[in-house]
Amino acid sequence: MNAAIVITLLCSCLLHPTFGQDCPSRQEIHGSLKQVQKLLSAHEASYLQSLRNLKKKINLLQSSAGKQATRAINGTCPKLEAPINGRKLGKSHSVGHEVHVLCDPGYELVGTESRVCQESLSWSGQQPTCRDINECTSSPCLNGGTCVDEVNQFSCVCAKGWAGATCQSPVPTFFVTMTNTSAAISPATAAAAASTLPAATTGPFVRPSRCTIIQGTTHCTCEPGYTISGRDSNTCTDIDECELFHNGQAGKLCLHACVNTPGGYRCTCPAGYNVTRDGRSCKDIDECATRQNNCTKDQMCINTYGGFQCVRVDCPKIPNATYVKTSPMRCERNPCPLDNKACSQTPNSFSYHYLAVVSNLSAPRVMFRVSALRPIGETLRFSLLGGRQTRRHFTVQRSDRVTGQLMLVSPVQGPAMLEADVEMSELERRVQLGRYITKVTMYVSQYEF
Ligand SMILES: [Ca+2]
Ligand SMILES: [Ca+2]
Repeated sequence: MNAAIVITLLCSCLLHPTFGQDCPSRQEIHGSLKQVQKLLSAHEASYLQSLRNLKKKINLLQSSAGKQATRAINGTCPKLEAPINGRKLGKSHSVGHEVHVLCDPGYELVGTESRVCQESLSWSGQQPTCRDINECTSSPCLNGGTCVDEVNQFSCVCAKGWAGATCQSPVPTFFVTMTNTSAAISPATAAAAASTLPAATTGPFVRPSRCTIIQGTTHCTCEPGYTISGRDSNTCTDIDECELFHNGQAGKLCLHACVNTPGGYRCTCPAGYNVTRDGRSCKDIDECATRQNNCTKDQMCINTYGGFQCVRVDCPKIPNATYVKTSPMRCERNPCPLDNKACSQTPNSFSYHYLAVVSNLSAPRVMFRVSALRPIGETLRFSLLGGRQTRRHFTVQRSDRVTGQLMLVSPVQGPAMLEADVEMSELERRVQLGRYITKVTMYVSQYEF
């Protein structure tokens, strides 16, 4: 019943009694007014009740918001220690803050890289550890050599007949016969008849021979590394081992260069390499480990074969998104504004990796693996980004459900620098959840050792 209409009707009758028979009787008016009064009090009661309910709800909300705020301000998670052979980035242990763990060069992270202090005052994820990277995984030692994993490097114990950093060079199976004796003589006879003949000697490469006269015949011998040359048995000349064996069937005498010396020879190596203990191979000098580099504080030193590189990781500048460095080798996207589709389609992170290899490395071979630590989507897709130059040398394959591998498909002649970007995208029902780019830079040395 509409109270406003009843009241209007009653007011008109009271003000204009001339309406006569159309107006209700006084008794009827009294009844109607009573009804309106009842209606209004019912409305009033209902309004008051809803007001009380609303007040209650507001109070409840206010108290729960207050509790959350105090928890967030006061709560801290237990102190996190940096793992052995690694370090921790981020000092705040308050709720909502993140810490990142980074391993030293030569170590890989096992566990959770970034951990968040949760409202439950515990850290998300698993305590990370830094594990020595096994450089032997890619089987770098050739020709039956055994790989020995060392911190940040490996060494090869070569099978018999092979030498070099990766056992790539055959060892010559012949060696110089160092003495030149024309006859076998018994020591007693030799001593009795020994006499040294005067000889014309000039310079260190020519020496007098040592001659013995036995029963009227002269037998001459030379010092090791010398030989009697021509008809003159009185002089010995140095054997040029470098010339003699420079292209032997079983390989070179020296891995790089041979220098002839009086009575012998020695091997030399190009700048950036040291001669190995066996005297014939070359081993790269690690300028980054030995501080023989000039990289500045904001650069990273990358050891390469025959040299080193100073690199600086700068986060990419691309439209619609901004990136922040979360570790020396990684940039992550800042959160996108809500409903900004262009931003959410940009890569979530960029990781940077540097590899050093020797020239003409045999192919195919796995150069790098990319794995998803905590896959969210149902599918991971791995692909190679980059132009023709990249595709000529690389391809990307899946090695298991969560791992993709960058393969070298053709040998590269150094010196050269190649770049390959591996994209890992995470999909759920064909919808892209995230894109992660790994930028691999490969430094190829000039020499094959
Ligand atoms: Ca010599
Ligand atoms: Ca080096």
